Amino acid sequence: MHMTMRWFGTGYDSVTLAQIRQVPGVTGVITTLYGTKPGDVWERETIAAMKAEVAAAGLTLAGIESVNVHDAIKTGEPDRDMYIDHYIATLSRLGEAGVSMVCYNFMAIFDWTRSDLAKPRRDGSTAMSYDQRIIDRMDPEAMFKTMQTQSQAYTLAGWEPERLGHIKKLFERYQGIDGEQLFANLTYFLKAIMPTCEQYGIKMAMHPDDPGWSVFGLPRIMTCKEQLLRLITTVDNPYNGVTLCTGSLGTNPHNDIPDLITALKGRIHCAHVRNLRHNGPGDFEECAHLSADGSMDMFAIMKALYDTGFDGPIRPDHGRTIWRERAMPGYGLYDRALGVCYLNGLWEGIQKMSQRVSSKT
Ligand code: DNO
Repeated sequence: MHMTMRWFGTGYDSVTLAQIRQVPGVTGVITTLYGTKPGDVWERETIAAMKAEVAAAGLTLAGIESVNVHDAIKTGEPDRDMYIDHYIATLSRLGEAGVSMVCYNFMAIFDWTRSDLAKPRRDGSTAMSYDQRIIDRMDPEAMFKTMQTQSQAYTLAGWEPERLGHIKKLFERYQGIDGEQLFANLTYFLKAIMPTCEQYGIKMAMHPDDPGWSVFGLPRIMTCKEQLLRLITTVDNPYNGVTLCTGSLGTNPHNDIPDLITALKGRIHCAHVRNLRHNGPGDFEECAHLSADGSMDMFAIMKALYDTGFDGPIRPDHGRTIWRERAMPGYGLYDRALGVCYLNGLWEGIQKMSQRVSSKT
């Protein structure tokens, strides 16, 4: 595995590449062109500048998160072919620049969703949380506004302000699109982009839905083992894979993540590893990466990645806001750096124990 951190780009992130470079064991970043909109064709020069900036800091560009998919592709509207052509053009330019992993999602309207971006925790930190009872009392517009007012003035990935103005129209566009239709539109998209992925060696890494159930009645098609297996078998191409996001899949306590990792062996192209704590059905909060702080067994997750030979980029995910850091919710430096150290510690332990066992046999 290659340990990385997500970085949103100069001007968008409170964290600098120079800081990331000093986190032990981090070799690269996963970044994006935050200023682009879904459907745009990315400029060659901008891609080259992004790559050069990362390289100048002594880091590698381990992948892009995300190249967002235009709603016309998700809903299967007549202009989807044009947007697919744009997506292919962006992929080709990224491929020419040597990018080998692209994370994306196929969520209807909302990317990840939380009811509170700064819930106070007993240790004095704050963390993002989700309570279905709160969401049930909100309409989509109110939720958009909550996300924006709590964002510490940063633009949150997937919550770009221009989407707020179109929220009603967006809901109209998704009327009549059920899970089967959304999946059919995904299949159409993947079949169209796979030749380009093969040509440039770009691994597509589908991000699971977060949370892993329907919000505001919208379809969700990437929430569990069956759905992820359906994704990789329907378009059975090694470049069609998954982002193993423990925080998203872990929102549903019935998802057995180590088992899922084993089932997806060879098709996990990127890993987001973090913990969360379940407070009750549909009610969870993010926490420190440490197993003891949440509901997940982080050792078992790292062990499953190790045992299945995972060799892609991995990153800590949302952290708590600690030590009075002023940063984008979930994406401060401090708690994610602690997450890196913890995950690296687990990995070293697992690796050395496994090597000892195999040298004795
Ligand atoms: C939130 C992230 C998501 C993720 C996208 C991938 O923090 O996990 O925004 O990057 O869904 O396309």
